[in-house]
Amino acid sequence: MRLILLSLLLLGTPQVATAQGKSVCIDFESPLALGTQWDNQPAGTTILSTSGIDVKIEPFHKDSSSTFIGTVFIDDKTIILHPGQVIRGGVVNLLFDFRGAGFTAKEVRLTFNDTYAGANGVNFAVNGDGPRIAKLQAYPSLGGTKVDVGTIQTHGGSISVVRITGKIDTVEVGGAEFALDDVCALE
Ligand SMILES: [Ca+2]
Repeated sequence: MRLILLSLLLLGTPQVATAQGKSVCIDFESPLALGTQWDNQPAGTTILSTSGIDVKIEPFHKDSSSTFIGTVFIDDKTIILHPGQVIRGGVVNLLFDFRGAGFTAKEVRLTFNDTYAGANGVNFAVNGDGPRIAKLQAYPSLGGTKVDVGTIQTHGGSISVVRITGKIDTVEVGGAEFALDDVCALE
């Protein structure tokens, strides 16, 4: 358990700049106001644009035939090791577009808290390959990238640190009930 926590801590540390590389992050902190909510948005709506990262609403795929667009809001119920605000959603996907970052993203990291107990139906896509409906760790390669996922089980769900390497334009992730924090793209 200690080793897993340490791995998550190392993987999840935001804004780790490499020696020469640039990085951008979205951490959902102030000036984003606690409680800000996006409801009933059409697919493709850009709800946030920070440091060249656009965040768009996309449909959550419950299965191959049914999709939903639920609610997203800024919450102060933190994810362990990630103090501060998070973005929280229900039956909705969030698409992160890194093409405005001013550099080609070669690595993306994010922390995903699945709060829907027993769920296997997380949605996940990289570079438009998906959304796949399964646990995040079900796809070690996606959209021409390599995906590493470290997960710990928590009361009522799980926390996953996702690290994607390769050329990354977009990452889409969502679920029935989830929170996200510290989405970072590195050069
Ligand atoms: Ca945060």
